[in-house]
Amino acid sequence: MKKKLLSVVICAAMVSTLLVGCGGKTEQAASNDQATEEAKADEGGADKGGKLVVGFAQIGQESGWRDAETASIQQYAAEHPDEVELKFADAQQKQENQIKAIKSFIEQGVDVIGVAPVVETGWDQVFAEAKDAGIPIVLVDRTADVDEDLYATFIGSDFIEEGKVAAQQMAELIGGKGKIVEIEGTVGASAATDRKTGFDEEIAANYPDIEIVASQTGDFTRAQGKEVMESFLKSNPDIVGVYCHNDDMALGAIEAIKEAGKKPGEDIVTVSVDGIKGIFEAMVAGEANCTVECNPLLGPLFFETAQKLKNGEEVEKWVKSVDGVFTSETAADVIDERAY
Ligand code: GYE
Repeated sequence: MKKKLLSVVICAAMVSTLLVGCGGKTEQAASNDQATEEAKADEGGADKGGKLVVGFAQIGQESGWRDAETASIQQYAAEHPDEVELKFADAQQKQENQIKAIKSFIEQGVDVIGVAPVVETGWDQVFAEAKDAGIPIVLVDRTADVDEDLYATFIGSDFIEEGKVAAQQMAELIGGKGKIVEIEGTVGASAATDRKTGFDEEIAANYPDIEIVASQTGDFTRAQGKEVMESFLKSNPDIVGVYCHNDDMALGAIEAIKEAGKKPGEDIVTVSVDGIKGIFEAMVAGEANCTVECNPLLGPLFFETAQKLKNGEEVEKWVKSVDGVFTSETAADVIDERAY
């Protein structure tokens, strides 16, 4: 910890006197960087002109939410070309690709690495490598199951709370009783595990007449949400509600409900998480009932946090997003203001 602080101070000094950015490395490594600065600049590598250089290891393009987050990060970088440089990698849903991207960011000597961990486990080794290189890791939108000293901060929502609020909304919609089904997000992802825990525990604790008769993953995609709902409808024709860990899966479930000859939003109510435009449209059309918001517009906060870390400033261990709840009753009033 001390060593890291010292190297951050050295870097801060170097940035102001030599206009050389660096990632909190040792003094020796920093002076090596200075020697190779020109070469790196030619290659379009890190450490150019004192800019904040960040690498971002994105999960993929599984949902409208994820696309909105990617756009927010890329837009911030495009609007601040003199201050930040973004190295962006799309892992196409694979943890091994995210690990490869992080290793490459370390090699390029970026100042800060952002990662949205596709699953919670399996990060210890690569995060330790970043730590050894003096590069802070910022967890963006999903958490990782690692020691607290292996990452600088988590920027994102409280998924357990989202699940809990979703359960309360579901209970209200179905009058506190009936059989419901749950479509989960990616297996092993914090956003899925915690949204399930929050929902299931709230139902078990406060709504004895609500029964979750089936729960299965739809991997956060619309196509799989539809598929899972089709099979749920066959084995459980008497369900009155579906809870989905994201809106995309709810949109898929709505298609399945219609194809089964039932009315989504009436015969079977929906509660999901995210707040994307598509679910607002479905709520306005009366086919979806409620979404618990989860803000994906994390670009500005991510870069501000990365800059603080580069400066050696303190950041909170969890920078929590503030999210709302929207229902079909209020959807029409706010749909035009939705930014994603
Ligand atoms: O809710 C879902 C996405 O990690 C919070 O990932 C994020 C989740 C989001 O695929 O739609």
